[in-house]
Amino acid sequence: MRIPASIITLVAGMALVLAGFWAANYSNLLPESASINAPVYDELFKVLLAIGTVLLLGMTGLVVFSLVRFRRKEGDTLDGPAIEGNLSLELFWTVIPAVVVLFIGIYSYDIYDRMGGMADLNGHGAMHASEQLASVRTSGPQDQERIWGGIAPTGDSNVLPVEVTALQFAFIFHYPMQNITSGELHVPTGQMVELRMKANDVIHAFWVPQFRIKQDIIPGQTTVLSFTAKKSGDYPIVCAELCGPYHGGMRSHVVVQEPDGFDAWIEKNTPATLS
Ligand SMILES: [Cu+2]
Repeated sequence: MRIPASIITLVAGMALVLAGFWAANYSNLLPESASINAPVYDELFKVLLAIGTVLLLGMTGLVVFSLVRFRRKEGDTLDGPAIEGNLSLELFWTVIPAVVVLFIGIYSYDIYDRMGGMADLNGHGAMHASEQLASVRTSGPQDQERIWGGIAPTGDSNVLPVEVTALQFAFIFHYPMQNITSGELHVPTGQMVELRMKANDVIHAFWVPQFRIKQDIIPGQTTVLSFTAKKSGDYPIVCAELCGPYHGGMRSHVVVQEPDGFDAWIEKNTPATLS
């Protein structure tokens, strides 16, 4: 008995979708999730991984199947049949990828918006280019510095500000309220942290894989990055922009502590004030 091709296609398609679902939910490729910002990103990652798995297995499977099934038969020295055009097949492989790419584009935009990436950074709505230029011209050193990109803190909860300086090849963290300068970042769980980031020399990038956040740090253009850690631990800070010969060594740590432990660290490191 021959099984009809449509049934085989249907079963193969269902197997592919199941494989994609499995890869997205059970392959566990991401590092642990240690910030409240992570789930939004992970949602996008899962969808992309599912689509990627279906495409990889489907296309590789079809190629391998065709290699075996349509290989040259013993003693066959003739040319292959001249096949020209197949409208339904061409529509199929044009429309489906177009829909998938469009979906990924719109969905990614939505995720970036939910991560806070589309929010106003300077608190006065969107500006036209001419207004921007005017505001840059009239800004004196006393004006609040302009933020050029990143993710600003949301809500009016009490935010912990930290100034980040990136240079070849280190990150320096400064706590303006407590006047603490540190080579590693300490933050409490459950409190939003706002990093204001500057570069002294070339472009660097601040990346904590366990927080799922990354932001370029650009000379002359302050950027901002906000996050709320949720799980205490010690996580790597990685420079994610090729910044010179020791770029690979440009690493630091973020130490996430329960609020009590964090307060103790602040207490211990606050410089004694001379009176
Ligand atoms: Cu760097």
